[in-house]
Amino acid sequence: MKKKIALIFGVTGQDGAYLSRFLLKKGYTVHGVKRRSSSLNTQRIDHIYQDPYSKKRNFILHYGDVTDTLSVSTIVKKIKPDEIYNLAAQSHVAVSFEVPEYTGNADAIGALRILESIKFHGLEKKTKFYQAGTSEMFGKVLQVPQNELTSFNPKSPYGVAKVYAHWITVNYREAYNIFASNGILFNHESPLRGETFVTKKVVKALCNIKFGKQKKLFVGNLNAKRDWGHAEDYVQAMWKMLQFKRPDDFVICTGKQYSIRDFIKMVSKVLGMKLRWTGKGINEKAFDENNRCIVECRKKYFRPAEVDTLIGDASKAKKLLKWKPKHNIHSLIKDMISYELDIHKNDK
Ligand code: NAP
Ligand code: F7E
Repeated sequence: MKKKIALIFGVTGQDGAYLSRFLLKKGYTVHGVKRRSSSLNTQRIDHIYQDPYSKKRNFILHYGDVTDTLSVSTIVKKIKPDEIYNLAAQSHVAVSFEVPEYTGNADAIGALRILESIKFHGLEKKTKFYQAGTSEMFGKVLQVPQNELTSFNPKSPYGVAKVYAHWITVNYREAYNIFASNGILFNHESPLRGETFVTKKVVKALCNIKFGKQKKLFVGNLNAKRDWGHAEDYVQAMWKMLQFKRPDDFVICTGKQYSIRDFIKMVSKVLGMKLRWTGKGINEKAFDENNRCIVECRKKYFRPAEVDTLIGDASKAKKLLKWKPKHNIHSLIKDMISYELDIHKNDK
């Protein structure tokens, strides 16, 4: 059987790394698009990098950028992939308030550029397209839990840009018959999560504090609630969407939510750290057994508009795609902590 070819925009990110590994295991040839950067941005995929002169090479990287139409079009034309996964995005919600125009260009028009390249090069019947949609599109939620029929109500430039990407994907599916599917993925984390997202920040900081390498963790809104899953489970859902008999949109989530405070409590418990909480709002603090203040709030980590609560319903994906996540919040936390502890061990 002919090897399938996948093209991943955003291959250097958390999901790009997990998806590459997943597709390589399935026997795909994987092409990935990385951006030129002044410091290394391939750490998450370095372990699968292959000698460019090897004839057996099945993981190939290309320079490109979803804000650059010509590079997107040239790569799509050259590879003519069976499947494209658009994971490329300025993915940080707080940062999107600081760089709203760039976020719109990359996250909204980036998706359009890829879809238009599929159409322009006559690949409508060959190339399937996955768009990395997000629960941030639900924003200030209009229904609990959120599913595929819940109206969007985004509250950040990031959420607004992703709503455009969602609808342009639906539009190219309907207008040009492209197999184009939207995943509406709730927060998913892993040891490879970017260090400024709250789960990784908390796990890393509490491990550092335990080993005396950091004094305090500064956070923002402790009351926000999220539905956190594991990236390893979620990339499998992306692939399943493109193997389904028709293009469609699917919510991927765990159906359970926890506050940031709950998350800190769960991580500290696994690390054997007893916390005592005092105060309210911006004055809320947590102290350790030795009465040292180790968690404090800072205004700078609050957002101009917050998404207070997200909790999804993945019944459709479970029924139609037979998607079955392996992880829960506890195995996710264990995985993230054990990765950090290994780093501390190696440091010794
Ligand atoms: P991530 O770790 O931030 O990775 C984003 C990827 O996009 C990186 O490879 C990044 O490259 C690349 N990228 C950024 N701007 C680009 C541009 N202009 N051109 C080409 N590539 C660009 O994000 P993630 O957590 O893996 O998420 C993957 C996708 O799913 C994103 O679209 C995100 O918005 C979406 N999503 C994520 C979650 C979640 O909870 N993780 C939930 C729902 C949806 P560099 O490495 O060079 O920065
Ligand atoms: O924030 C609160 C913050 O940045 C989660 C992206 O992958 O998931 C992610 O977006 C919550 C928010 O993720 C800190 O206010 C408190 O309520 O980890 P986060 P996010 O904004 O939910 C969605 C689904 C995506 O699509 C995005 O790409 O935690 N929070 N204190 C904090 N957040 C951060 N980052 N840092 C803090 O110190």
